[in-house]
Amino acid sequence: MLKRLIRGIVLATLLSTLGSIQAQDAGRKNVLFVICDDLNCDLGSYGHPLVKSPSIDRLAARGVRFDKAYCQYPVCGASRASFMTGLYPDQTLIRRNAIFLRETLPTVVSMSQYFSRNGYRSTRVGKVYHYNVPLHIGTGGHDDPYSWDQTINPRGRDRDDEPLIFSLRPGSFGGTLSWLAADGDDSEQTDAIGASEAIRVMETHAREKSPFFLAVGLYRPHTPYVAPKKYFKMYPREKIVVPSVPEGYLETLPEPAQRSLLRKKEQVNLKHDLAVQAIQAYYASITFADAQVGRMLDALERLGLDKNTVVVFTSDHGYHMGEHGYYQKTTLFENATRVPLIIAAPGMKSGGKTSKSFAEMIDFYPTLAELCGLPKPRNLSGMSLVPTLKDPNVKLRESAFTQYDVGYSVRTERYRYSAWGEDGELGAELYDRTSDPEELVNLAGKAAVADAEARLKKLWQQRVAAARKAPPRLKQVPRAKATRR
Ligand SMILES: [Ca+2]
Repeated sequence: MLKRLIRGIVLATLLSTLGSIQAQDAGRKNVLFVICDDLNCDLGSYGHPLVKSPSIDRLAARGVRFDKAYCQYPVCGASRASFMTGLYPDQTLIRRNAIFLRETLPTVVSMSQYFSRNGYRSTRVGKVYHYNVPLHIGTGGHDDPYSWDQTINPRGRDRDDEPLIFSLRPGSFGGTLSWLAADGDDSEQTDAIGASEAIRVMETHAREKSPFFLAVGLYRPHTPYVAPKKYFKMYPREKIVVPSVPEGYLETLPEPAQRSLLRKKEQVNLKHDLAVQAIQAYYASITFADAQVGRMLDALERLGLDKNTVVVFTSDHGYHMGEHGYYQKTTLFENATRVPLIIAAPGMKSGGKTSKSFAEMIDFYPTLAELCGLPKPRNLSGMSLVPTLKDPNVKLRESAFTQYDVGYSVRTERYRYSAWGEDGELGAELYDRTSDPEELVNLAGKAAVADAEARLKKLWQQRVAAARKAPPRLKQVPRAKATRR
């Protein structure tokens, strides 16, 4: 009996030592997770003819770029709560801004919290959960303290310069088009201060040789589009193209889709010269943010951390810059739902390639856990993208799923199908992207696409049902129905 007990103890000790050695070895990879706010795919590496993004392009040259990555909800707070938990918005129950994660999911283990529990130091710099921009810059916003071991809230002169900012709605900067070609240099701006803080965190970890999960949330190119003057000069106004829509376009859409395009009255039928200025300022803000990404990538290399750090670059959702006659986010079109996504992992052989797979932002959590050798997190709705990082020809999903307001949208290789209401009773949209990549010709209800529409409707129903399924063993506290924001 005693012998058996001793043997058991020896075996258990051996196993646990072995387990912890494995965890240490496998868990040596760090994570640098960089997320821009309100950035669409207007980037050099995504084929944009004007926008300069040399740093993000540099990361794309050594990582895998996703051409078909989609957010789950084109609103800051909802998207961020979703990817930080690996759950769909109908599972987090956060479908608008200004909700703290624990209000609806008091016991959830977020992505960074999971890394922290597995021996990492998790740090947030800037905006990762929802912040009211620019009002909350310099505070924690709607942060989740359980997600981090350390937090840093940068604040720069962009906040002090607010009286100088031009806005379509004077005095309002975050929710409407607003911009400023700022005096001074990069180092005075919030995002440059944030990047410097992130570099300081990397230096500490390099010195201590301790593993980190470092999430850096840049505020640009969110409104107000504030960047030093030199970035505005990179985009001469005569080169800027303002998208246009066909006459009578709005009437081809179901009422909730029309409503999504008419949310911001002062931005409807925006005057051409204001549109040009807004687009110039948006591009300037992207290139300014890109420069801060470059500084962090430089530091990673200087410190030798690029050899053992997984780098993710993305945005919280897409963005319209005049497409569909609309500006900003909160639609179910490609512009608002598609996000840039680059993942660079040490030792990957597929660097510089483009994944053929759809990816959803809820996939970040399981992907990073697997890349860093952490135990597989349970009960997430996302899937690991590692197979397509190893071989970019691997397709892991046949569609991508996004919801907004009372609508849900599925994007397949060929089509986008969006339907509004519990079962599409408020109207549907079907776009054949092979002939209509701008999604301007709604084919829903047309006899010529009846078969495709029936198939898409079925897929839509399946995806909606799956995204609404209550996550197992997780307490959900429902809130009042999402308001239209
Ligand atoms: Ca955002």
